[in-house]
Amino acid sequence: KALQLTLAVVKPDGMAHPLVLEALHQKILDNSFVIVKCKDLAWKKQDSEKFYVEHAGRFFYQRLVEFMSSGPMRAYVLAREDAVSHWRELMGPTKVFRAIYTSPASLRGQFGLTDTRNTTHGSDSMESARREIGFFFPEFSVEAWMQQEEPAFRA
Ligand code: DAT
Ligand code: MG
Repeated sequence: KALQLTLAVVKPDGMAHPLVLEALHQKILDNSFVIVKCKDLAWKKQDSEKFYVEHAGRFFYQRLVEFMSSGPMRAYVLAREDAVSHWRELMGPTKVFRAIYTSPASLRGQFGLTDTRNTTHGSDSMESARREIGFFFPEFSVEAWMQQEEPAFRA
């Protein structure tokens, strides 16, 4: 399987819970992810609206954009073989009731509060990862990293 980058984000509810970052870092270590980039940030409402434009018009959209701009977040670029789907697995399914029943050890299964306040974000495809990494880390080039760092990462 190929080396990939993905975007992982701790949402405002996750930042407010004392155990979410600890559990997330343990999963990063246990699953041999490499943290390529990490930063804390906070969104204005317009940032939320832009990032989640694919959900504009859904019944939860207003709730989602208000929530995502309600407090600090922490964003990571993570590297690993098959990083995109592996991170999604560790995070668990979107809906908390499903997470609790199907993936109780996942971040959402352990710490999710509601379908909106579900602790973390993870890119859902390599294409989304590229777009989302650019959104959070505009100075970072996935292409350049793959060319320059990937051989060293493998060595
Ligand atoms: P994911 O975050 O698992 O990729 P998504 O892309 O479908 O899920 O939705 C983005 C976010 O929107 C999700 O993390 C929380 C919110 N959301 C999605 N479906 C929802 C629902 N049915 N009710 C409330 N919030 C929802
Ligand atoms: Mg999504």
